[in-house]
Amino acid sequence: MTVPAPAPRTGHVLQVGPLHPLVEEALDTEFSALRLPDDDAAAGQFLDRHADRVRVAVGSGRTGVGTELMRRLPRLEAVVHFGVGYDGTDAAEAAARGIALSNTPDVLTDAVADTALALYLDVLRRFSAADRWVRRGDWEARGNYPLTVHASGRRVGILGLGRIGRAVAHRLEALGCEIHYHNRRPVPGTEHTYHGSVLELAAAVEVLVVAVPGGPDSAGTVDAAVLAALGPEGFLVNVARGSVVDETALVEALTQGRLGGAGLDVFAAEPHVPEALRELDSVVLLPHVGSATVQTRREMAELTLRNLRSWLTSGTLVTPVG
Ligand code: 8YV
Repeated sequence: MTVPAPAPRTGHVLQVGPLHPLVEEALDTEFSALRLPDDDAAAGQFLDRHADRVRVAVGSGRTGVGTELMRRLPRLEAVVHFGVGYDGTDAAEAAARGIALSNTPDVLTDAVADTALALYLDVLRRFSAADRWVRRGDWEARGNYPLTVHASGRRVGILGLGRIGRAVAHRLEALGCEIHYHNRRPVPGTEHTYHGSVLELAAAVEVLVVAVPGGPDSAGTVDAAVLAALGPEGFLVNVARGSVVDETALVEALTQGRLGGAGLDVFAAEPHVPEALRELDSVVLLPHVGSATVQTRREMAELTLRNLRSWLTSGTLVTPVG
């Protein structure tokens, strides 16, 4: 009787894109993971050689495993994401093939909600623009910075009252804000005011905070009509994904003064930020730093590795998606 040779350990795990150093180190030392080359031609040759050994892919929520790559990995069982969002992965194809997905919820909620609060305060009170005023010597040369609008006690709409949305609402309640929201369905147990559509929500509030997951279901949700409903005195804050907002419509509304301002941590084609936005003091621009604290990123890295180890030892995930 022949005993089947044990499956080779090396090559079961594929790293897709750059990851936190703790994750990269463990992938290398603990799992002898393969790393997909960044260059397309090299990636193609690499996959010709190694694709049929890969059982688990590990990537950031933004890079993920897209349709093409997923099709090249016939034995893929799971995609482990560093990040709460996983819109870089073809979730529909994964579901059809029974491929499991994990993400890193909860550990980044506070950091992202803090970022939303900071953008909210900054875009209404123009603190970053006032900082530039000081640095340029305008305080001495031109006098006091122009008055801005009040941030406390405003009517704020949250698009996506999930974990992050609720944490944003909690922070804004401390500022005496009145919270409205839109989800597919009303959230049980909340006293915040529900609106049945994004358009209705935008018409009812002064500031709209986007906290809904990215991906095909939410793409382009904040369109020209929603921005028009917010109006020239209205503001948009986005800590979710650039894809949720029609960026062309947003740039037009801002440059033509049809929207009061925007605080943005995310963009349609990162790291590209439309040139027209860089010139406006009515916008605050951040380079996707929502979860980027030392503590949060470490917790995300640890949870990513717990998911990976769990899958390889027991075929289950600690924080499966959905
Ligand atoms: C990270 C994020 O920037 O969790 C997410 O969905 O967008 C961020 O926390 C990203 O996932 C990894 O770099």
